[in-house]
Amino acid sequence: MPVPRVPRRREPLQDIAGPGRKRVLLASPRGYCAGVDRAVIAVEKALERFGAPVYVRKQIVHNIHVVTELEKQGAIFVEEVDEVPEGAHVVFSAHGVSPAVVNAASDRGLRAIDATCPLVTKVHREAVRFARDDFEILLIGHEGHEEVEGTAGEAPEHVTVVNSPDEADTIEVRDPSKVVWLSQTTLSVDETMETVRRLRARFPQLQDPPSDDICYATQNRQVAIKKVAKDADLVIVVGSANSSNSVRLVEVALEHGAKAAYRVDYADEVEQAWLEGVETVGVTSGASVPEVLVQQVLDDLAAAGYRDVEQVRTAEEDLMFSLPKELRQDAAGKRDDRALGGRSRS
Ligand code: 0CM
Ligand code: SF4
Repeated sequence: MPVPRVPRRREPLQDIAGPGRKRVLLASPRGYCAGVDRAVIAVEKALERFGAPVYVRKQIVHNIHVVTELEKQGAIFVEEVDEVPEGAHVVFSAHGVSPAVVNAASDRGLRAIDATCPLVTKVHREAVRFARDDFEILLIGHEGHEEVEGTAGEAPEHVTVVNSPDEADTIEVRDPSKVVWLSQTTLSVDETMETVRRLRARFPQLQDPPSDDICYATQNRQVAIKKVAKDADLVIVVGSANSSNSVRLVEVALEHGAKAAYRVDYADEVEQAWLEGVETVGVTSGASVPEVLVQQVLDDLAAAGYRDVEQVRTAEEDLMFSLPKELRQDAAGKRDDRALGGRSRS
């Protein structure tokens, strides 16, 4: 899978803001969630257990650095299961897969390891249940995102994707008395609520999901960046361009008072010009981002005079998931049910 390259700053950041208070507000929680940690460890364990290469359908999580590091260890990222040699191991990414993909892998005799985040699987189950009860499912999410393809694929004839609040004004349904909304796990909470408000204005009997589909990690990172953004001249979000939750953090920061906000994959993409006249820099990272990348941004900011770092903590996270079931037995046949946490890893 090709890794996009971006132009990089050649010189280290300079201390240009002059005297005055320079500080960093570091949002917390940020970075790895429990589902990402589990998915990355699943690939590492599969490599350890079965040896390289291990195939992964799509990016295991939407982060260039993570993908590049796993490639170095022997993972091969493919777009579809028909690129995987028959009989080989294939890991399904954290974003989930449709039953059609599961069947294609099985028809090919692949040994699948399902690293779908359990919180994505929960939404799949909701889709199956509402489809069985003959509901029309309005799936709020971004068309083309892997998670949306996977969830919609559980009941394609029952699902309509709603991409934005504006689409809520024009979407048509068969029977307005039997409609439910579900969502992608990594959306903006505020924008999703606006979409729901506009859907409900048109379909008053619209049912809510049984529990929040936008996951705890997405919500917590948005709450933290809102608190940081109101005091920030500049917000830097570490995360990849195809990471929905990371991109949402930039938007949320701008909506909540940040004077400017940018997303970077790596510290050397931070531009000197962004720091002009800036006293307070907010920093955060998406749920698929290893902490080492944030640390590099902090190191570069320190070199530019932003050495005073204050954590802004709005929640504690301790959710953990156990490994995918296909990896729970060690080579000697012993079960490994240890739970994994949302640790920050390099
Ligand atoms: O869904 P998104 O694009 O935000 O994915 P990600 O890999 O950046 O983050 C973790 C997840 C999931 C599902
Ligand atoms: Fe799971 Fe949420 Fe992390 Fe996605 S962002 S992997 S849904 S915990």
